[in-house]
Amino acid sequence: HPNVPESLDGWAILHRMFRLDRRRWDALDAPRRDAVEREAGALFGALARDADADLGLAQLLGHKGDLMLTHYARAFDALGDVQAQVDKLALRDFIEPLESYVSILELGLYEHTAKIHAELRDRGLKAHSDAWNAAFDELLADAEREPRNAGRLWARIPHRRYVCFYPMNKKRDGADNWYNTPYDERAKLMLEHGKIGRSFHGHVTQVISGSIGFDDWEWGVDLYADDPLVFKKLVYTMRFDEASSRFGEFGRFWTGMQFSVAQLGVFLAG
Ligand code: 76R
Repeated sequence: HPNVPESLDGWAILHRMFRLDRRRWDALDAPRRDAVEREAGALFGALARDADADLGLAQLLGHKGDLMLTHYARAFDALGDVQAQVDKLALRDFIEPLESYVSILELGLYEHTAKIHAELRDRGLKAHSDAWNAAFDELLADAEREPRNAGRLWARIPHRRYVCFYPMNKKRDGADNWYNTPYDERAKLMLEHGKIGRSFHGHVTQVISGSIGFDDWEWGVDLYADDPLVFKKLVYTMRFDEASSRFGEFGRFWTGMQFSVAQLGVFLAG
């Protein structure tokens, strides 16, 4: 019987939220503004075109920030380089880091882990023996190569106008402790969760990233849509679903509009 569900892991992700000092930016003379903007645009453009990285830019609403950079990197360490590169930009004199979040894109495998266990038992392998572990890794690698999974693990940041990011936990509180809830019950709840999610299929693209061991919450949730109302309806609907109503704990929400690197000047001009 499995207890810990496996996951497939893709992009390393760094979210950074900044405040833009618009009054100081506007006070710069035009040639200097152009130069700063060109330098930032060159780096952002290179990151957005890189096969081993990606960059999302968003104008945030409210006091929790003005600009969100979402960095993807194939290698975890590369996030460090990207962070340093951004910090070396002249633009950094005008944008102040407020928040950040480190995570790795993941596909949860509740059903699939149970299937793998059943298959290995059928093969007569002794649980967690060397033979079991080797076969387990092979079946997991098969799942990772499946085009549907591989495509999602390494999908680029969706080019949808609106983005919403928030971190969340699964509760560990008395009777509502996700981590000592029996596997089958968790699997059933995740199945239900997935069903509700799929009723929004096409209207929203969700990116779930795991941050246990990396950051203050357990998962990061990025939602992308062409209509901001979809976020409100989806998150509200999920609140009634047991996986969220009973076990979900949520951090702060950051909401805004994505823009392309070519639109950086428009964002900065305000
Ligand atoms: O990946 C899949 O599509 C399979 C089903 C699925 C899993 C395993 C799925 C589907 N999710 C999964 C895992 Mn999800 N999801 C959230 C939130 O606000 C809230 O209440 C919760 C935040 C939203 C809005 C959302 C949307 N999901 C997870 C996990 C990992 C849990 C674990 O492993 O214990 C978390 C934390 C999480 C949270 N989810 C979907 C969606 C949507 C829209 C879908 C359907 C996607 C589609 O098929 O179009």
